Amino acid sequence: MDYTVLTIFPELFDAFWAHGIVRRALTQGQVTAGAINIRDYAAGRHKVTDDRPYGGGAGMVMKPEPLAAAIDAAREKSPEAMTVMLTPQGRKFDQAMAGELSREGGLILVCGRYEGVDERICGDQIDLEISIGDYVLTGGEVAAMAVIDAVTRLIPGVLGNADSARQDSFAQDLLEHGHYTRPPSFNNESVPQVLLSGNHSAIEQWRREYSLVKTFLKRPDLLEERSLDETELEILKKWRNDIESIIRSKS
Ligand code: 4HQ
Repeated sequence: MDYTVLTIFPELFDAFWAHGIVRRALTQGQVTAGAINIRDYAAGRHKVTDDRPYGGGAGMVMKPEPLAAAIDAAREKSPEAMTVMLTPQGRKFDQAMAGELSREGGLILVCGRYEGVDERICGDQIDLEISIGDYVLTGGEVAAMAVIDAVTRLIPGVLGNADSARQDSFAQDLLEHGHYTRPPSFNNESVPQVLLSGNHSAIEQWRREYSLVKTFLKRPDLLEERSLDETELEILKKWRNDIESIIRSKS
């Protein structure tokens, strides 16, 4: 995977490339990455990348020529790459899209600033518009980092076996079960006994139940979208029966 970020603040990415899973992927050679300064493609002595909006109003607009030139340069350097614009009007980013993007040869990530980018950029130069959520950022850089982070950990070989095994097979599209480490008691709360039992099938069952019920309580929308297997249905029925028996005993 080859990432090329187009931004007027390339230094924002220095620390990003230098830490964690992204750094590991770069070091291991599964990923190459760089940030290109859009300003380097602006004309004139002052290298201006913004201008006042036609029709008036507050704020500035990112000029089309420097951005188009920067995209052309990135395309030349990374001809296989898909060109992505980070924008609130884009398709909502999720884990499935992260998976699709992880199979691309490269991503050119265009980060707008100011009130936005001249509308004439969005058409032919951009293959895909992505939004990381319905809120307004100051620029696309933080969104690009979110996309790169989520995509990179899905590239084969990037996570060590120890890390990738962490996502239990049953936990697809569910919240993760609770995690505990030492000490055995913290703030007057102990680690669930089953996790200290050494009984691996009991632990697996507990995690499965925790994951499913936590999802029901905190993110029921995720269950609406997902099918449930026989075991999962049994877990929810057990909870239903327990709740019903409490209700019966009180009424
Ligand atoms: N932006 N998801 C860049 C966003 C955004 C989002 C606002 C993108 C400002 C110039 N990007 N413009 N949400 O809020 O991706």
